Amino acid sequence: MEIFKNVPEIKYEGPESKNPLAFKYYDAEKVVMGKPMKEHLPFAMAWWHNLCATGVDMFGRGVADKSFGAKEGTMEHAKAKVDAGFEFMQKLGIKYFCFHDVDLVPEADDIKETNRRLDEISDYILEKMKGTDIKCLWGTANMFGNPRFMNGAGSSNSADVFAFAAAQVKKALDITVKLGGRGYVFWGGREGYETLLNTDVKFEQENIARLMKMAVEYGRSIGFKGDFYIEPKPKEPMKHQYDFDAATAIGFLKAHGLDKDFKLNIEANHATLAGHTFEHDLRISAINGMLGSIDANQGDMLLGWDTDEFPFDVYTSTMCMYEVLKAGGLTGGFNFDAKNRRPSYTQEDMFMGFILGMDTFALGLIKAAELIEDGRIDEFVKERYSSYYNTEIGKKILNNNTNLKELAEYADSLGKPELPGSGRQEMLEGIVNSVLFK
Ligand code: XUL
Ligand code: CO
Repeated sequence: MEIFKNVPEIKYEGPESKNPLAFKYYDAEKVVMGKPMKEHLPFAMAWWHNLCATGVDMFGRGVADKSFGAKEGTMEHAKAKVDAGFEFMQKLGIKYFCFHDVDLVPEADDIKETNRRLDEISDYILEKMKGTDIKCLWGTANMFGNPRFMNGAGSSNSADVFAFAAAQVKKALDITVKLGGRGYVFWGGREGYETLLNTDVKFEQENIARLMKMAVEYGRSIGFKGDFYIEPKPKEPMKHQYDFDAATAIGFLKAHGLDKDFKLNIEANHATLAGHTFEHDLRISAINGMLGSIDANQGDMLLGWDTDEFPFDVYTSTMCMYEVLKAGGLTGGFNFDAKNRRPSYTQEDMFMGFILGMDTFALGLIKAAELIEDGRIDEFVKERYSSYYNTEIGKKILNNNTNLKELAEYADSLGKPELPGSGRQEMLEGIVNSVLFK
């Protein structure tokens, strides 16, 4: 039974098209830098925003109908969401989905019953996957919504809550492996604290690492070959989050010996909440060999929280794709962890959100490839550091072949040194504009 009756299969019609239900830039087969767009851009649908969220906020009830013809809170509804999700992905040509355990089924009081429901729904999803090329990008456990996680999951002060978290991770890993997931995510929703007056930070961080180690051990034992990811976020819900940003998460992973099994899932709106650009956190991940996957969305400069908007800003998607291309692509994909604005509550809006996001990233890909092919930025950066390659003293520094004493003597011999060359930021920004708007 067709659920989105007013929406046809979404096709590429080109930038001149005025059809709101068509792609203007995302042309799946178009080859960019030797690969079709669909391979550069493994897009994913987030179960939670797209199939569950109705626009509830602190001030008002839901506005969007996500019942898909079934009574909410039932297994019929859980299955209707699967039907809706697969029709949605097929109409858009999206090949991946991401889920939390409790996005898939209504959570029961008893975890044994929740797990039974998860078995039932994952059988149903598996059946649906047959005959399509849709796959799971990553799974995760929601360890922040249930009241028991008020003080965190791995970081909880309660050993029983820690055990519940472990049970949920185990089951979510089972389901992820069953659905062939490429990755498994830890977003530390409530892994942080409000006040040091009641918190042992060292204890909590060590316990989070313990939970992650157990996840790696168990995951590998059931044949999970993919990457584990930390998804950094600086605040919301907790004031101090332990996975503040890419650099903090990398330090944590290295300190606890988790860096071989974990990479990062970088979310645009989380990076900007941390006071960074999206591309900053991508670069920090990439240079540490940990750029795994991306939660594609954007925030609002004028608002200080995680607005999870569909990506619209082409400057940012270009700089993102510049990082991704330079890093040689992602082992994960681009999950639209994004939701329609509350007044965009119709089924057509659900599609238009994804069309906007997919077109924004397609444009970003095209423009990033042009920037790389143009070569002026790369050349400038290379030249900027050339004194290390072109001078004797520079080579000595790079080869670890000098010391403070020798460098001090060298500095003495220089008198007043020349200033470093101009950074030429304005010129470089002009190059970006000339490539974007040619
Ligand atoms: C919350 C967020 C999560 C994770 C998965 O800000 O981004 O939805 O992506 O738990
Ligand atoms: Co996210």
